[in-house]
Amino acid sequence: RSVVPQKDLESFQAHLNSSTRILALLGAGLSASSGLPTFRGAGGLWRTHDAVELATPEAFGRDPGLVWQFYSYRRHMALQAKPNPAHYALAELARKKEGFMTLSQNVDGLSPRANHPPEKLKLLHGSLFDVKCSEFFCKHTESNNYTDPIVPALAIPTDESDPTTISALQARELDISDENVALPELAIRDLPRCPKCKRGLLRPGVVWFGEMLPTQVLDDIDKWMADSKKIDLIMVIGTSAKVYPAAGYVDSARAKGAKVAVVNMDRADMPASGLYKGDWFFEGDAAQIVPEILK
Ligand code: BJW
Repeated sequence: RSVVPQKDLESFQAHLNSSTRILALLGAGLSASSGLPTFRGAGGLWRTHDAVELATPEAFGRDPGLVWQFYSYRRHMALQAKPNPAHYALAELARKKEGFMTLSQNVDGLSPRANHPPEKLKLLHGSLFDVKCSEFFCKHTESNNYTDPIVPALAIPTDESDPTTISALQARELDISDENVALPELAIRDLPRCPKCKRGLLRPGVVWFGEMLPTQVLDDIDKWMADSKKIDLIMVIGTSAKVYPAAGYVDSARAKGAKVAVVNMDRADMPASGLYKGDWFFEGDAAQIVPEILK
């Protein structure tokens, strides 16, 4: 059953069909229905820690063990999650429309796993499955490292006292996002170490606050923008659009004439600025709305 008002659906689809240069800006809300929590608002806490505060170089410098436990947990959850219908609908649109480009802030690997064409998917904030050396002088990086856990010490503990007969270890995993579950003690020597310089700790290949976004990604987007005399549409899906430079692409697209379609669970969460009010606001679960409006 449709959740989108017919009039909005028709006007949006008419515009989409006549559009040739289209952007989608994606955020954590896109993957919420796949079971992955967002950053802000409900679900933005990991144990007692604000998820946004763990996503900083300072947090890693202070307590690399805690930050690795956070990211190792998220790698594990992301690997268990499945892309939802919105990931697939966007991948399909990317295959169909020549001038379509997705800018994703998500690091969960769900768009790649939905077979989104890679040349039309720019990962603004990196990937949970890339790792790199944390030493400034060492440029070692590894892409698509899906080892889970990445080192034995980061294995999610299981409940050995669980009387269940289920033999699969997975069924007895403790939920370490619950602050009442004790985190295993970690020694620095047990954390992932750079195989190249042998000195630095490896860290997740994601972009933390105060860090530059990947240069190649920024260059590709700048080129796409420069090649577009006019941009017809930007879809802003499941993001609070509060983090820059990502959120700035909405303004840049608008400056080139783009209409803005917002898909979000919560109208009140969008920045107050008129720029984000959107020509269309589709309120609800992206996993349901995106396939419907892109049909
Ligand atoms: C649903 C739903 C459902 C829920 N369906 N919807 C200009 C002005 C002010 C500040 C700056 C500026 N330029 C740069 C800055 C500084 C900073 C910044 O932006 N700060 C602001 C917060 C004020 N930016 C940076 O530091 C960036 N780097 C940079 O600019 O480098 C150059 C530079 C360096 C030094 C000095 C100056 C410049 C880097 C930003 C990196 C962000 N990294 C993170 C962590 C990534 C790794 C990880 O995943 O752990 O990226 S933070 C976090 O926020 C993550 C996300 O990608 C990002 C955006 O969050 P997102 O996706 O929008 O999630 P939420 O939770 O905020 O929103 C979810 C939405 O979904 C909500 O609206 C819900 O309602 C909705 N929803 N369920 C549909 N089912």
